[in-house]
Amino acid sequence: MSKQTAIANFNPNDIGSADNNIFGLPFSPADASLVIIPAPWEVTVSYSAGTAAGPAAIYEASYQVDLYDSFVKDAWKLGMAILPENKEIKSMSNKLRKKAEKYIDLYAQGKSNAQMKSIRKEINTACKELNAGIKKQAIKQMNKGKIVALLGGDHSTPLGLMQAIAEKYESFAILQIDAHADLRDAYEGFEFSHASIMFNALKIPQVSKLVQVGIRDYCEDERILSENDSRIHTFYDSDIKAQQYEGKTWKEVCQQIVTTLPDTIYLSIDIDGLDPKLCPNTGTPVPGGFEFEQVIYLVQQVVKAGKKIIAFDINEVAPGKDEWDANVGARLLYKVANMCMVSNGVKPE
Ligand SMILES: [Mn+2]
Repeated sequence: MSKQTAIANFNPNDIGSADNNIFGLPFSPADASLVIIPAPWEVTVSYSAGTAAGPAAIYEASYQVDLYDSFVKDAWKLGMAILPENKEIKSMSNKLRKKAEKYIDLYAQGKSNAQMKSIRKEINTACKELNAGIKKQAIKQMNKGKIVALLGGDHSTPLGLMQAIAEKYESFAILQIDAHADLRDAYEGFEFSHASIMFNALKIPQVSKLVQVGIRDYCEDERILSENDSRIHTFYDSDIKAQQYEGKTWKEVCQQIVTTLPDTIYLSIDIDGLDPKLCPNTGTPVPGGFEFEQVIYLVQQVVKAGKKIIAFDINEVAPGKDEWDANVGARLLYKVANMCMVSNGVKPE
């Protein structure tokens, strides 16, 4: 079925059909404009697990999201779809997660032995393979003319997508919304840890800039790195809040952020950038952060300024016992995906 036929046969006011793709939309990855790669992976999660179940839980919750988007006219017609979950990724994640837990336990006790070294090596190799696999999958979709997004998983998962984007774009900035700086040079011995994603991203030569927003949990080394690397611009949560307490509006703060950005952007959203009431089950929740609407407004301002969001990821959503985290994640995914497509000139037809 073509995108046009899918649109003609679909009623967006009906409740979502479970026979369809994510959000009940009638598009397959083949006829969608934007393709989402699910990455059910959480090997290096250090505090509380569950984010590997994020993509499936968001998919499930997506059926209750209303397709009307006040910012994007006829948003549902833009055409998005998610690829099926790779079962191997999930089972590998489960297997290695158990080993990582054992390792982290020993690591926290200050131990260092041959068994730990072998686990570390196995995990670093598996993470490298995951990144290579996602990179390959993303390039395959990009070669078909698709915009690609990634749904984690922990925050280590989008590195392959960033690397794929770097093959197509000579230069781009990463806009990161996150509670954590994620600038650690390996964390707990893991080279591709969720806490190292931006450290690793900065090794990609095409990444000209890293703009971090909402950061409120970081170590001294990360602060120093941010101050010393001219590519990094960090909007700490405490500075943003102080500006607001002193009378600056969110619009003004967003303008400051937008001004630091070039025209081509990769958007990386860690759900823990939001206030933890919106993501209580995420791996490493931190007090503070943003309202849902603040993040949507920021992305709107980026798009209104004429910036192009060439790809994006949403990660660290862990469903927990109720469906709340996934509900928030699904709504965020829908709106961000729509804005991303609009910024790429995708039309609702
Ligand atoms: Mn993060």
